[in-house]
Amino acid sequence: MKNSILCLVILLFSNVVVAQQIVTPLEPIKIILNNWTSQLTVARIAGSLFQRQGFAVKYIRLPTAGQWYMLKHNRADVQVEVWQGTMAEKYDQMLKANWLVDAGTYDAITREEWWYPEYVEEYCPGLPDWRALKSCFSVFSKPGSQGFGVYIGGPWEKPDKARVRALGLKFKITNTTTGNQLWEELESAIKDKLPIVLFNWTPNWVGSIHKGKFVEFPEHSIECETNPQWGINTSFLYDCGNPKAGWLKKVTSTEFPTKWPCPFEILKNMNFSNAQLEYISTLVDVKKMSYQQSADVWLKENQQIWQDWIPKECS
Ligand code: TMO
Repeated sequence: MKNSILCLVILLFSNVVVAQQIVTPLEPIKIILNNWTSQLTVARIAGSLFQRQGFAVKYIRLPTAGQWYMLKHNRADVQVEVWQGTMAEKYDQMLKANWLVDAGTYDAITREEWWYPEYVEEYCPGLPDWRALKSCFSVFSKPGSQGFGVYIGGPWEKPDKARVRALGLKFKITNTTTGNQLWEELESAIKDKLPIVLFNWTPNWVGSIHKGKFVEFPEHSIECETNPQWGINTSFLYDCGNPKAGWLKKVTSTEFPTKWPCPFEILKNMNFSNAQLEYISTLVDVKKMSYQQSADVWLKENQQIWQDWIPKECS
């Protein structure tokens, strides 16, 4: 008798556990943290929304180059910002192979490109047309660059070397190891009004503080990246700029939608405009809040917006 009651209790208990796992896995949702402000803040916004619905969340730091492998093997679940200008190639490969799931495109229109503060046009008349760089490269030279101009790229994979070669520019590429180092370089050049050309993107905080422009390279096209004959250099790829009106997407591991259906719906509904992404970036990079504080401020000020992202059947 005692034994059968025990059995019943165990049976009931294990059923409860099984049922609970289907509704809310105890395992945390693994959200990727990259290394620029809007991504780091939007990751916290998504994480906070999942947590409010009772899901556990774990953040994992990954450079963009390392995230694909982790997504493919379901060792990371959610990446909230995939930018066309820096990540389209990997994204396309992964999607074609069914190694990730597209969770939708934001309203925000993005651009990632060589950029300079407006006063630099005095050193290099003809900008933003890239051909101006052919004659005034030397104003961007630095000790050790052997008279070549120096372009400061960020810690993201970009075909800048290939582009410089294809367009015949006398530039050397240096890459910072963090996004913040880009802003340190920018601030120190601006302080003394020195020439600088560096990687920048929109939306972020820069546009709200500093006037400046993107360099206008030959218009981007897929052909430019795949067919050497395309464009002004008929032997080399990348004789063009980055997309001017790029997309911004959310992606997940293939396991995520079935394992966490409600969070997947929330993620699909989550949407931001350029102005919203600029706002949360400015809270961090200008107002010096933490990423979580910025996320909390946005969530507090925009309840009506995010409540609509949560499907009825999830609450
Ligand atoms: C991926 N990023 C927005 C830094 O260009």
